[in-house]
Amino acid sequence: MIAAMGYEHILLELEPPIATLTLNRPKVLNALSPELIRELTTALAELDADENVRAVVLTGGPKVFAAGADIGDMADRGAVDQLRRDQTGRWAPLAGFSKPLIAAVNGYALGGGCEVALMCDLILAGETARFGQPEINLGIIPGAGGTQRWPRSIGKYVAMEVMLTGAPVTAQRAYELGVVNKVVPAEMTVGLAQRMARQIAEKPPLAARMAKEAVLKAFDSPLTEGLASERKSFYFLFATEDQKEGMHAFLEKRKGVFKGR
Ligand code: DAK
Repeated sequence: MIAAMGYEHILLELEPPIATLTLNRPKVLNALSPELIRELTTALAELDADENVRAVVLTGGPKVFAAGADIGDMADRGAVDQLRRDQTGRWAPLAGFSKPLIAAVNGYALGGGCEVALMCDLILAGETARFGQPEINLGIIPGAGGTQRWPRSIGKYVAMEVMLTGAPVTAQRAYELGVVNKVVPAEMTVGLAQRMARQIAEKPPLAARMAKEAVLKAFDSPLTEGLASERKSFYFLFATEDQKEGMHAFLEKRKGVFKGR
């Protein structure tokens, strides 16, 4: 059963155990206005709290993912104004989303739009997808994690190229660089991302959460700290009903049914 909930700048389709969020300002190529960001992060916080939702797809629709922050909104702002608005903090419900989050990207994912995709856990790209950080053309640099997440994902040199030339990379190149999981025909991107979300939603949700946390930990901690944290999560999972169910289901040759308990 699909429930569609009304926001002005995004669409939310709730289809437990998955949900799909669609950025919805097509006239300005889904430019990320403060209102859109507010709606998106509010919806994400609600989905994070909803026990019936186990994985989420984030897309911009068939032609464009998002062409970045709203340039019209930023053009005449000052530094202190930007600091006070704390847009980085506002992305916390996305960067800190505890459930698997899959970006389904068609067309442009530029600037803040690309950074939104990079904050997701998996990226499915339609053949038309273009990923880039063109901020340099506007006299700024990425401000929502681009300068950090690109090099952590692909290393220094191509990241420098992306930041310094502002030229977008194609879906195929992004795949070769390892920032994209799969390149698929554009009309299939969202459907395949939803299928992947459903597959993941069948897994024990606490194990999925711990796996996500552990992989993200690898990005910002030394190896010994990451390994210690992984081990603690591993032990913790032995306190869950899902671990008992998963192992007994295997031994009894049946499919496990997981409750997130
Ligand atoms: N903002 C506002 N409007 C935009 C837009 C944007 N980012 N991108 C496109 N549009 C609007 C265009 O102005 C145009 O509007 P109308 O003229 O029809 O009224 C409409 O969308 C269609 O765009 P085009 O006519 O340009 O379409 P084309 O197919 O010819 O070109 C394009 C598509 C994506 C190549 C082009 O639109 C483009 O270059 N767009 C700008 C891309 C860009 O520079 N993106 C980076 C923005 S800066 C922060 C953290 C992060 C950020 C900011 C703050 N804090 C922590 C505070 C992020 C910054 C950015 O993302």
